[in-house]
Amino acid sequence: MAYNTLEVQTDERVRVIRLSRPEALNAFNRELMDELTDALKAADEDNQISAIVLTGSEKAFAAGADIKEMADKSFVEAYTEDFITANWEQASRTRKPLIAAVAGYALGGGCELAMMCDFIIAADNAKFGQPEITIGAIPGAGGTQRMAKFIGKAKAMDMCLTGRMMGAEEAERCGLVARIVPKAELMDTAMEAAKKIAGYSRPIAMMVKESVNRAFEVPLSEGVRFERRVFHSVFATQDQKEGMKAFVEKRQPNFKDA
Ligand code: CO8
Repeated sequence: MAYNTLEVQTDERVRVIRLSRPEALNAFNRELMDELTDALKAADEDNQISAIVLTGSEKAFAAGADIKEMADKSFVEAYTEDFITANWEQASRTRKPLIAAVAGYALGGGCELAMMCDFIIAADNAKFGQPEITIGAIPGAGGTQRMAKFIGKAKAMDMCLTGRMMGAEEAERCGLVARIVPKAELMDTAMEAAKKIAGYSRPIAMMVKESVNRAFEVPLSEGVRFERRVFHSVFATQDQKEGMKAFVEKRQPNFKDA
């Protein structure tokens, strides 16, 4: 499907979704949000795809919700149309591994979108922030919640209350991003990681993702119990048999996603 605000490509078993609304630094207007939801869903449902990379431009991953589009919204409109949540949670609902490759600004909803991904690889020019307070708003797509869980109360309060931006090094130091790379190497690094993941068994990678995400939803004892059940269930897959047999036979495994 052709999109107006996205560029979508497939490279081996990896779907690359690039936000492309350069005139507004990839700010999320209704069209972009609808298209992104559609593209993520399509990638998640496509049997040829095992991992997804979400990225923007060198200048901006995304500068947040489209301020011009939402400036005049009334409370009743926002409430009745369930503004944002109605079609905004697809990234966090995606079951296949989803990597954010972030260069430039990831602000407001842009930072929130990156945090909905499984991990963030940042270019050295990346800047993260929740500047909603500077325009008389608060984060509305999980920013106060995910940031507090991922980097702790002190940093989350600092970021959300001052509205300041955080550079890539600080973001890596506090655990918001997994790796920093030079800007020119961002996509190669993200694709290398995505292809590595896509080379493993798809159902097993999905189980890993589901289990790590569980850590953010339930107490430790429940999370460990959940992990144990999933661990037991890997023995019902052909890919576990193949993976362990290949190790014993000192050869590369040939996973069948089964
Ligand atoms: N919305 C609409 N247009 C934007 C946005 C935005 N968020 N950000 C940038 N633009 C537009 C600018 O208006 C400008 O357009 P024009 O040339 O027509 O005036 C163009 O993009 C380029 O921007 P700048 O000239 O400002 O570029 P600079 O390099 O000088 O500055 C900044 C870059 C620092 C990123 C600056 O543009 C900025 O501060 N942008 C706003 C950042 C912001 O406040 N984001 C938070 C928005 S609120 C939000 O995200 C709420 C989250 C709720 C959930 C979201 C789910 C959708």
